[in-house]
Amino acid sequence: MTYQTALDLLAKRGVAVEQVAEIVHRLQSPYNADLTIEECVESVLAVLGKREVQYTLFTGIALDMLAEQKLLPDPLQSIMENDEALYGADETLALGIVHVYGMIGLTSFGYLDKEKAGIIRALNNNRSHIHVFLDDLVAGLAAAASARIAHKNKNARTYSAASSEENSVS
Ligand SMILES: [Ca+2]
Repeated sequence: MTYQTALDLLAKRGVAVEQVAEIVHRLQSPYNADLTIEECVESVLAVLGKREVQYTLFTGIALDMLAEQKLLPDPLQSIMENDEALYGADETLALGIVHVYGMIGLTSFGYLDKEKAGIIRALNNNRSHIHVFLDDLVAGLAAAASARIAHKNKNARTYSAASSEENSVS
């Protein structure tokens, strides 16, 4: 089952669902004081249940792993090794996950891209592995799971204009 494969693959690459859920909690708790970590875990798992999300994860993680094994053709191999700033396919791919729950996830994704909260920072700073795609995929997962909670919560306030300005997608 591809759902279990996606979970196993994330675990193999050092990402626990609970770590993604912690980011979701951080994103949504200002708007939803009663939100529990368990609800955030449930939301991350629901996003991971989508086949299109699973396929996106497989694609990005495969490229990370092939780059670690030095199996990509140049110049892609060296671009991935250097995590070149101008390379944007990692963010573009992850946006496919964000959009599963509509535009509301976009602000969170932009914020996470800048702040690199929790596990995203750890992946980004890990020098023994290549995580060019994985950090963005995790941010995309967290943003989508957060948007899913916001959609379900009728009392949820939307992000203020001020915060969306400072968190604009880079
Ligand atoms: Ca990246």
